[in-house]
Amino acid sequence: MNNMELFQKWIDESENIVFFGGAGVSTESGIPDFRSVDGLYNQKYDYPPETILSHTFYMEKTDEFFRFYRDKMLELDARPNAAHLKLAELETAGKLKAVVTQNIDGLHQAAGSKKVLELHGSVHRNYCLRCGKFYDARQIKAMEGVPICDCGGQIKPDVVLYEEGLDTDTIRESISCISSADMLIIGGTSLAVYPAAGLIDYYRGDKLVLINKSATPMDRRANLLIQDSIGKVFSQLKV
Ligand code: CNA
Repeated sequence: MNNMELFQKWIDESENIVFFGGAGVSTESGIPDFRSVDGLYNQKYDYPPETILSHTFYMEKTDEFFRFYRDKMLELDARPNAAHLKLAELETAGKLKAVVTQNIDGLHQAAGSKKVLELHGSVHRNYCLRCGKFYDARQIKAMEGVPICDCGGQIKPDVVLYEEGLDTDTIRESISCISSADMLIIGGTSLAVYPAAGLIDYYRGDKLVLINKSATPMDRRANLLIQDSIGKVFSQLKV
């Protein structure tokens, strides 16, 4: 049995699948990740993305933060690819229980997924630090400089910046889903960003599938390792 046949067999046999993903899930939708050769780390900026997307940078160089955020994080024309769409289909079929994602692009919801646990928030929600009013991504894209609310307060993306903590309810729910899953599919993530990457330790089953283009620190723990494009892999799957 080849890798794809085994993947299909495990999907067919499972009824409580959880997907854990990262930026690599959206590269085939045209959104660059951080660590690939054409990822944001290898594009030239005055500062590395992790510095720009940190709480300190947001506080101290807010103008520069929003220049990068508008330019690189608000990819509003991106559409879901075969991986997002197939995961939504698996949920509709009653086989997939949750998508746990490090992504902030909203593409799983755009594909129709209902249960999406966003560990790092979403660019589609931005809120006023003074009055709490919400603004969507298009509104932020249309504003210039540091976005300011009608009330005069500063608007902040509902995105977990480096140095900031993750939402405890989202973490708790992710742990609960992962620890009760009969199959865990991990895809498009370098598994280098903590605490998110540590969540996969809660999986207790023996159907851990890891789909990633490049090697990760968890490769040896996978029961099935597929080193390929995630959109290509999911497009071959029958639900
Ligand atoms: P990462 O560290 O950039 O790693 C991405 C991984 O995906 C790499 O190992 C690549 O080899 C792999 N990869 C890239 N394209 C594909 C593909 N088509 N098929 C299979 N594998 C592929 O990204 P992580 O998500 O692991 O890092 C965590 C950060 C990146 C999170 O905090 C995200 O919020 C952040 N991020 C998110 C987005 C987004 O929302 N789309 C974009 C860029 C960065």
